Amino acid sequence: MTTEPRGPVDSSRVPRYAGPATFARLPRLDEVPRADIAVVGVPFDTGVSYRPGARFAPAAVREASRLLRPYHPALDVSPFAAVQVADAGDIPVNPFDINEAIETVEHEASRLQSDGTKLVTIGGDHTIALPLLRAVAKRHGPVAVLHFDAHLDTWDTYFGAEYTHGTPFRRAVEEGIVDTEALSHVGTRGPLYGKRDLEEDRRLGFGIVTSSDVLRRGVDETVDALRQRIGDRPLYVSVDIDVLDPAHAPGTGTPEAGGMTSRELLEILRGLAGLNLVGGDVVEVAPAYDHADITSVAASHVAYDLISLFTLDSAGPREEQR
Ligand SMILES: [Mn+2]
Repeated sequence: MTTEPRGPVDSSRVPRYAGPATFARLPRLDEVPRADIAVVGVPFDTGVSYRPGARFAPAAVREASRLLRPYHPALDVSPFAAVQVADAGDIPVNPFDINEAIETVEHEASRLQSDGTKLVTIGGDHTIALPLLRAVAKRHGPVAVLHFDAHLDTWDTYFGAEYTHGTPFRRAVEEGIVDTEALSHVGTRGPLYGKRDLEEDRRLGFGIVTSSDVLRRGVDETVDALRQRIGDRPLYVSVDIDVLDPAHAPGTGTPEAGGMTSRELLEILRGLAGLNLVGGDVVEVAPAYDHADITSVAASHVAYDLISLFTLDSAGPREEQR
């Protein structure tokens, strides 16, 4: 006999703004027997090249997630009723030793996924995508990557450092943990160091849908192209919140003008329904630069949509959901 999932705190009894902030007011992981999906924070920003502050994002995004309601109309799913979703708290990482921090994230993410739990990770800066990809690749082999970001994040080194928030996807290709037939950046824009950045990125296997492409082709054509590239491969979705225009995400470390709207981002994510999602993250929220929680609210909705996509995958087709 299966027990009903334990859902969020009942907002008809306890106001949404009251009580401790777990993601979407869900139970903590230690309050449930096991979880199908867990939200975990990585308060870490030792890998940033410009504005620091993403270490405060997990707390800010949890606060901003208080208003998330249980039914997702666009995907026709009630994720917290269909499967057990829980908040796994934060992975405590060393702020002074980036190598140790990367190892801790890989180890803890592997441990959390060991009984089949799928993770939605709230960063943290983008450095953490590397150990998160290592952890999913251990279970699923090399994964397709859908990388939403203003930037390529396939640079080689900064100041001689290999592990930074601008280098995780090059390291992932070098380590053979991603499927080089199915790597895509979406939302890329802004000045680069040179044309060679694009040539090297292509050589690593990435396809690019720029921010302008999304505008010109629209959401549906963008989704079609991405789905074709991904196919039925295991897919990891990494969302750098700076993929959004600074108007939609001012609170981030390396803002670039000319970005997507939060509406476009969420629509593209919803277009991924039915794909074989194995993990996802939303990174680079820097709350100290935010205004009125604009960025944290956007990030909380990205996490909610990732959870909903996982739920569709875990609980079967939409018709079977209540
Ligand atoms: Mn990034």
